[in-house]
Amino acid sequence: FISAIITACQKEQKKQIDFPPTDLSKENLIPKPLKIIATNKTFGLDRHTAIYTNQKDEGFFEIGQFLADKIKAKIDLDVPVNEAGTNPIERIIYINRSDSLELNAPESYELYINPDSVIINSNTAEGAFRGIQTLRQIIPEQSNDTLAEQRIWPIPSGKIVDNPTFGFRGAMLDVARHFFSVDDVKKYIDLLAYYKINILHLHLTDDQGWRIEIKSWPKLTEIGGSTEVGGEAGGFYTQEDYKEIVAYASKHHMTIIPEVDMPGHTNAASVSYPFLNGNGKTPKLYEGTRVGFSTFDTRKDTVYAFIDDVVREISEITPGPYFHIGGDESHVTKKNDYIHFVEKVEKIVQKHGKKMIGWDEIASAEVDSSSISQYWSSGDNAQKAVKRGMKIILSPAKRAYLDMQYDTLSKHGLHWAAYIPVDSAYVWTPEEYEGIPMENILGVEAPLWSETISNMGELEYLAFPRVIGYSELSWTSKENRNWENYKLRLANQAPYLDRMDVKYYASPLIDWK
Ligand code: TNX
Repeated sequence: FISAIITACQKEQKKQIDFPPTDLSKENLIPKPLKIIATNKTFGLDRHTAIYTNQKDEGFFEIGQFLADKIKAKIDLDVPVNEAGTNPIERIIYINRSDSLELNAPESYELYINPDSVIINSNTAEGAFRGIQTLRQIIPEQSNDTLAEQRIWPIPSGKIVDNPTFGFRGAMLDVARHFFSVDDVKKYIDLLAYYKINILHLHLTDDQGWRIEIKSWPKLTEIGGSTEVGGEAGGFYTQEDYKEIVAYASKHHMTIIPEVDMPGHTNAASVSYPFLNGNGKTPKLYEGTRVGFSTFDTRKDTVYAFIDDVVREISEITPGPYFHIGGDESHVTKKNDYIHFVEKVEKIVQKHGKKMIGWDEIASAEVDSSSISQYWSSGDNAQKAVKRGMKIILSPAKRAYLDMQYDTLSKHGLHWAAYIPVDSAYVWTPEEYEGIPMENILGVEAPLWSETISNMGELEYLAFPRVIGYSELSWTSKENRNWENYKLRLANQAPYLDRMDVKYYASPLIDWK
């Protein structure tokens, strides 16, 4: 009886908290969700909150734990997952599997925020994971300490119904020109996942370095991995390192796409095993930034046996469906040799159970409609890909290259395609790009080439804030995108970026908070 009275008193107290009216639709969410309906009340996150997840589903439990970890990191609050914890529980965050959503697509989710419960419904763990990112973004950095005895973080109430425009929302990192450590890649994954990016493409090989261990061809990393642009020491991922990256990505519901660039961009491989070389010269380690001088010998069976081993070993430790063969800028490969090469390598990739992706030049070969073309520079190549019925990843250099300078004052980066300030990175329409039919567009990817960057701070300077805009371009419908509104939401990413110690470029176009 007494405990019932105490509970009633606590309920009474709860009711007495006098939250000011809220507006969920004004929250600084990126990417902006499809539908937001504000109900102007408040869920008070505090030490009487617990997370409960779909018990039978491992994937959902992990997401609950992920959310608890992120809440702890952001506001230092311990929220128990699927257990009572030490404080009496008054409010619950539920993460549920549900097959009766308004929108039933692989990543769709619904988020209901009520005064005493938050409910995240999705049909898939992936969708629930995306929903968690939305919730993370609306948990205030600061508690309101005047409302109640305990610290309380007020979350505006309402309903969000969300689903991405594109299922493929990517970033690429060139670890070949300059090597980046496993920890660097993990930090990049953390940041990308917060903005619902679900693809990380790793450019693992180039003229200046081979960065992935191939057990049957050890000199690739022993010799080919020993240098990088500028003459520093280079480096490479052991297969264990790569698996660690893949596992970390998969915990963030992100797919890793490995790229082995060929037949051009192969100097590091040819230095390691000179029989591969097809440009008639003796290959030497290369630390400069020129492109287009190297090629495999496309008419030797032993070259294809080598490629078979490489594709097999990498595919075995890559759970995602894709293998990227590069195929760009093979300026010293004869046209017929190039075509012959791409067609043969496509068969190898398919034999190892993967879908081939290549830079836009691959569409000049008779490739299969199941292969994917990555548009970087040529509208003609994109039209060829459309004729072949291929899907296209949009990475037009003049819009989506993260290594392009912001302006003439930029500390790092190149400008051969364009200067890309934060607004021009955002203000374009992938849904209607150069007449490519929407049904051919797989999604958007923002590549970061690393000729001019060699550490995490420099990476962050070029990637942030622009990559946040690409997340919105590939998730949010075009009706919901608007530069003036985006600018305000972007300005409010500063506390998160600062907390994550991201050395972003503080573009003067944005009124940073
Ligand atoms: C072109 S884009 C390249 C890369 C360079 C990049 C520098 C593409 C498919 N090839 O090899 O790193 O420009 O911006």
